[in-house]
Amino acid sequence: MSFITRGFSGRSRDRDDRLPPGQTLVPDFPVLSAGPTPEVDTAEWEFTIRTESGVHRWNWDEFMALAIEDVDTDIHCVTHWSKLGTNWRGVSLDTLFEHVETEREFVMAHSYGGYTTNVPLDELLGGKAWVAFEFDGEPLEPEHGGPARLLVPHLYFWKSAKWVRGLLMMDEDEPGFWEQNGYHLHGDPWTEERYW
Ligand SMILES: Nc1nc2c(c(=O)[nH]1)N[C@H]1C(S)=C(S)[C@@H](COP(=O)(O)O)O[C@H]1N2
Ligand SMILES: [Mo]
Repeated sequence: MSFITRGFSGRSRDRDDRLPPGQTLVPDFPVLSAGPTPEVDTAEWEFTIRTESGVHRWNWDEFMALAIEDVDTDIHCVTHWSKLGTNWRGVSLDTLFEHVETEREFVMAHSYGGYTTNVPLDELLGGKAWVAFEFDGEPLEPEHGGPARLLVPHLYFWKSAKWVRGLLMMDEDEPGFWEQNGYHLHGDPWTEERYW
């Protein structure tokens, strides 16, 4: 924890520009899970994208054969903690959607264990989102979403569904688990879209 000193301008001198309003840096990596950690074996793991025309599927080996990217990014939880410069490896959603044709503009991410969260497709494409399976050079720990989680770092971290199993394409935006419980439909940390 560090003190935030306000300068005469009302802006903090010490405050990192990468830190969105209302956020505090944490040294550790907190675990936030709405339920128990599901046990997901990569031998049975599968990732699907469901559109109006069908289902695209990848098993673990097929997934690992896709283009894998290194991602250095900041993450921001709605409960006010942030981490800067976290390091991940994963497959870009751009890569996954290369072979997916859909007119539907909204996504519901589904997880093993039943968690859901909604994101507009726009917010997942253009180098903004990944399915990540490594953190800091190690396989992603189960409590942090291993074997694989969604990583959508420009939105509050509840959008980064742990144990992700697939994406359902939708015609309209619909609230997922936390969104039904009062969290914002969109969740931009820079404009503090926390609750609605
Ligand atoms: N499946 C699943 N994904 C989830 C959650 C959850 O409860 N279940 N919690 C969300 C919330 S509120 C946050 S802040 C982050 C926390 O990720 P972490 O436990 O790796 O820090 O995961 C998000 N993804
Ligand atoms: Mo969160």
